[in-house]
Amino acid sequence: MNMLNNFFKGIKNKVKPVSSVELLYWGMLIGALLIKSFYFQITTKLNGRPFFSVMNRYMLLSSFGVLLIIASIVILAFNKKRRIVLLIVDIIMSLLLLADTIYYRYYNAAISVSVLYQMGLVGSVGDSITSLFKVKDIIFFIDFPFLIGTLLFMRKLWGKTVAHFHIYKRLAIAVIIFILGFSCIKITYNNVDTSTFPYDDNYVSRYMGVSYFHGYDIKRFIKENFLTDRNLTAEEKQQIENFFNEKKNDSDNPKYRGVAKGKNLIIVQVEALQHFVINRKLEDGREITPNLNKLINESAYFDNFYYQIGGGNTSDAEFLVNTSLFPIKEGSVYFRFPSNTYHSIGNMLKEQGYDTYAFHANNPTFWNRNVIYKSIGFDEFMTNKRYVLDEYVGWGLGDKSFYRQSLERIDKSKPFYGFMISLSSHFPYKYQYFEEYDFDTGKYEGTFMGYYIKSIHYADEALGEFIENLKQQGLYDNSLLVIYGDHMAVPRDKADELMNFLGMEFNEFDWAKLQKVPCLIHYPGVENGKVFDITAGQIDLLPTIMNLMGIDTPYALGKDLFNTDYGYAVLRNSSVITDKYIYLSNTRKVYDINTGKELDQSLYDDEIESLQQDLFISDIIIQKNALAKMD
Ligand code: GP9
Ligand code: MN
Repeated sequence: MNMLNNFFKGIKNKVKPVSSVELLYWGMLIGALLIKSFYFQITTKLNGRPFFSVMNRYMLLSSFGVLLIIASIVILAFNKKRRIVLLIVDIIMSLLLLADTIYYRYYNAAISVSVLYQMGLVGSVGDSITSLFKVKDIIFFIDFPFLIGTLLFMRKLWGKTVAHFHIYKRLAIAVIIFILGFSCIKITYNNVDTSTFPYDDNYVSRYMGVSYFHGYDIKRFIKENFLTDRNLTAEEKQQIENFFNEKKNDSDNPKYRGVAKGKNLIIVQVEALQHFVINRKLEDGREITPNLNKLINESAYFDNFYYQIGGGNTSDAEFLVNTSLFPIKEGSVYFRFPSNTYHSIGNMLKEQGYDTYAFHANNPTFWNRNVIYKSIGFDEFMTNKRYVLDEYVGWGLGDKSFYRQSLERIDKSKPFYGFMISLSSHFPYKYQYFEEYDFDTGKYEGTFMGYYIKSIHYADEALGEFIENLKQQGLYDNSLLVIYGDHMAVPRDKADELMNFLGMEFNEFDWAKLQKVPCLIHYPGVENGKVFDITAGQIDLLPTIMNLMGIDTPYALGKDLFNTDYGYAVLRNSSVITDKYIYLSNTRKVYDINTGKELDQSLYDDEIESLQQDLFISDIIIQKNALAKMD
């Protein structure tokens, strides 16, 4: 015992000042956390080999920056208890990284606050936690004995009276470390592709590290939930109630009511399927979309159907159709309000005992689908992780295989709702698969339009095979089938190519009228096709579909297209289109819908304003989560 005491005394005299041991402690702790963060990125395959690629180096730099910022806070806030607090920080961060790892292995995403909020998601992974834990994950605990040992060692050597720094000294150190940490993050931020961040949280984790992602996620959650006013006032509630009461269609006997009651519902949202390709032929007479053209002849076809998306592209189209609300003005509603209460198709059909499936062969985190699909009522979400990649087109799995495998997944013994989102015809269409694709586009070969035509021809062929498959399985006549496009195919900066293809001159009016997508509804018992030219939009599909299924929709912003003569579509940028005119919000001009002649705007002001009210009501509903608060 005496010998041991002498040993400690000896070291105590040699190791001076005490802060050098503390420095070692800090080094061990930060080093260990950095290794653990790196391990997370590699084991989840968010980042890969070579280990010290430019991308990985930046990711490490940013992770290091986050650790320095945390360190600066600890230094500033704690003195006597600094080392023990550090140990606690290490334990918490390690457990969080472990939880992220396990969660990621199952859901392909790090844990977010919204996920914790929707505890159901976390609950369901509970059973499989043990099977997701791997022995090598022990790395998350590896430094604990060393750190605790060092702490005990320091206590033994210097007791409690060790290295306390004056507040000024601590402040100075904290500021320096904070600036250093902040710079590491800033340098990374300036050198990685941040434009991908709005689409998928995994890009944030990949480029900036998962610790940074947690900060980013918490900041977003606080902003949406605490810094914005989410409190629904009594007046707003009344306003919403009045609005829907006025909207109500009082018809006792709506047309087509319940023709698809109890039937399966299959909705296919086709990527970048723009209206102009329908019934259009190439110069030699070949149709671009022969299968859709044929299907239109056996369905209700909406010829003036506008897309109404905002900044959330594909996801906004999904949202419009599934909730009959507008997407929000800024950003993506899928990311900003994933935990709201929604009166969606999925939720309504679940109440009727339906199984609900969403199918999309991309990463589940893209557009935050893995989180919001719970709220909009999809019990099963089949993602790229669960498809066999036996056909490769564009971004991944080809549509043909996608439809085939999706259909296999469905339990057909019960009524179901299957929502399918295709992917092969995604911008910029110039994929290797289409280089060799056997559909000659003549003078458009090798051009942007040529590639689009090829990819949409492929998407149409895949739909043709899908319809055949539905027929073979006896589902075609037994289901309500809805097919529509999500948004435009040709962006504004390629307008010349489209106008050239159509033999038109560019002008704002014609361009606005081109922003339509095809929409067809094949309901059980439909015999001959019928074209409906009423002006409509994606927001109208929910009430239209639900009427066919015999279900009431008290909170739909859209209209039942089979039971109204008043056609209009309000766009997210607050342009308004009716059966008579187009009001363009960017130029504030009104044009006759048929002739394009400019009209006297003042004559339409009242109607335009009243239609724009839909956007206002939708924004309140979403921002204040109003549907959770209605009686
Ligand atoms: C990604 C797919 C494409 O999952 O939905 O999205 P987009 O880029 O069209 O919004
Ligand atoms: Mn899309």
